[in-house]
Amino acid sequence: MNKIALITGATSGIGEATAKLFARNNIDLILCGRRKAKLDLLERELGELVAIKSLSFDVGNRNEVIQSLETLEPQWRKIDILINNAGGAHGLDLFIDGDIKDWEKMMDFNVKGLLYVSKIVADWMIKRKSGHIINISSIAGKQVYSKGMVYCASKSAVESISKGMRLELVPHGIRVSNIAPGAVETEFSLVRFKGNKEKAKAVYQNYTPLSAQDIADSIYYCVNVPSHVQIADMTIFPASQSDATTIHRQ
Ligand code: 8X3
Repeated sequence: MNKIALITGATSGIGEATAKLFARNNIDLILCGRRKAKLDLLERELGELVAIKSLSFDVGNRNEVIQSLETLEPQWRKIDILINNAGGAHGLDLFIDGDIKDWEKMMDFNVKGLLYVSKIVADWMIKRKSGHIINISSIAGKQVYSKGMVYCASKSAVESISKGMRLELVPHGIRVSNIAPGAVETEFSLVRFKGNKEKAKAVYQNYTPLSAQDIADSIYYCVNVPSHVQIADMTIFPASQSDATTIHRQ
C-alpha cells in the first residue's frame, strides 16, 4: 500500500517539486494550496501516477483549514508524512517602515497556519502511533537580518515549534524534521518584493542558487532514512552561501 503525504503550499516552488518527486516514487498525495486552478492541473498530471486528493484553502484561515481537512474520508486521514511548506516572506523593510499587513500575513501563514494544519494531522498520526512531520523553516529562523525581522521571527517560531513537536510527538512514534534552506530560486523573492521582477532576479544573480528540486531531494532523503533514524535538523545552502546574508557572487 502506498504511503500518504499531505503537502501545504503544493502549487509552486518547494511544495510542487516535492509533490512531483513523491508521485514519481509512489506516494499518494493530499495537495493543499490556495490556487484551485493550479491544484487541478497538478492533480491531472500526477493523478496518472498515484492517488491524489486536492484541497483548496487558505492555510492562514483557521475555519477554512478545519473545514477542508474535515472533508477527508477515513482512508485519507491515514497520513504518513506531513510537509508544512506553505508560507513565505512579504516585504523587506526596516521595522519602522514595515507594513503591518505584511507582518500579519507572515505570522498567519508561516506560524499560525502551520499550527492549524499540524494540530489536526498530528491527532490522526497519534491515533495510528506513527507519522513524520517535516517543517520547512529557513536560515532566517536561525539568523536575524536587518529588514527581515518579522520574517525571521516567523521562521524562528517554526524552529521552536519543530523542537516542541519533537518533545511531545516522539513518544507517539512520530518523527519531526526541520529543514532550513538558504537561497532557493522560486517565487519566494517575487512574493517578498510584491511582483518586482528586477529585484527578485537580483537575489539569485552571479551564483548558482538552490532549486526547489534540491530541497525536494533533501525532503525525500529525510522521509526515506531507516525508521530508527530521525533527521532532526537540516540546514541547506547553495555552495556560494556562507550565512543568511553572505553570498559569494562571481
Ligand atoms: C529564505 C532564505 O535568506 O531570504 O527563507 O531568509 S532568506
